[in-house]
Amino acid sequence: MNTDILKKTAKQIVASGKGIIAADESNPTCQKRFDAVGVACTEENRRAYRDMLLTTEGLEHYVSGVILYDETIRQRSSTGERFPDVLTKKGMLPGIKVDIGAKDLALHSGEKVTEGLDGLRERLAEYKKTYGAMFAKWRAVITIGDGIPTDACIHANAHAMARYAALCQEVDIVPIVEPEVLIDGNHMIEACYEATEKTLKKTFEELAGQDVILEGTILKASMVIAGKKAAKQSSVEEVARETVRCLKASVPSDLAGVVFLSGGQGDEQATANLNEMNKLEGVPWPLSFSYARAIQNPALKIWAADTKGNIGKAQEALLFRSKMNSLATMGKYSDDMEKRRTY
Ligand code: 5MM
Repeated sequence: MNTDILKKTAKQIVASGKGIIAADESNPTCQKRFDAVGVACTEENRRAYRDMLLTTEGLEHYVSGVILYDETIRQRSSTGERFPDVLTKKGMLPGIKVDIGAKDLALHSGEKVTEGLDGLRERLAEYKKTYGAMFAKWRAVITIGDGIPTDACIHANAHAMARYAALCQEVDIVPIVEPEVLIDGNHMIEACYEATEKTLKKTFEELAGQDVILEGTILKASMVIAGKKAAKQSSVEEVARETVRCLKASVPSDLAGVVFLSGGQGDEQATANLNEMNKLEGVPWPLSFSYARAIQNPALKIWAADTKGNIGKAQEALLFRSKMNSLATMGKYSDDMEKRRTY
């Protein structure tokens, strides 16, 4: 393990004004996204879609890296270049999702545990050596409901994430640990705060237990927010205040940075919430984005309407949302700016 490389890569991921595009949809998730816009989820369509995203000119001004899926890291752009090389050439870091998904947790109805530790050392070696992966991602899923999340679920997921993170650092790959507290349900923001704090505290306890270097680790966090179906929805100010309060209560200050997932929030809502957090003072980590839906959605819709003719327009939409989120990492976004979009 080379801690200098880990620290340098982690710093690069959360460099000023930059964030991550999560384009690591597994094939079943991609199927859902493509179904919603009427595109067949074939291998070639997935390649063409990712080609559109990754070859967007100027993306590197706002995006430090892209999380790829196993199929994508092995595919090539329309000009014949391997996707990870397309990113590296433009100064963006190739990342890779290495978990194999959230499976039902035994004896715990309604809860999941993420799998993928078996053979992970060998897979990481290949991603690094053959494809130049600089960082990885593992997502755990925590559900809020009647009597859940249980301590057993939080513990099982936190332990797996810590073992994953240690395996990554062994080969100088920066681990992004993503304990996602789902936004689904009608819970109040207080319930989300409680579940998130418990999950984060356990996650960092387990990371410490496996001797993971926090300066070479990134947290991908969900925001503290009321459930999607809650009677009272959270304001931008509330989300920012409660999320930062929760992070401060549970995340060590030597962590390299925090990037957020959007979790089903609207595109502009996710940008506004991030922006508000970055207006707050005294936050010890860079706060940035690692959105999938909230950054890709407009581009996906435009591309789907004409997958050959709309490539330029779709890229314009991706670039615009990337720029808005980049401004949000510096607290410089305002919803007025949305009027300037051309898509
Ligand atoms: C892109 O979706 C990622 C992969 O999910 P599956 O393994 O279920 O296909 C997901 O981990 C994503 O990176 C994060 O959840 C962030 O995505 P959103 O859309 O919540 O910003």
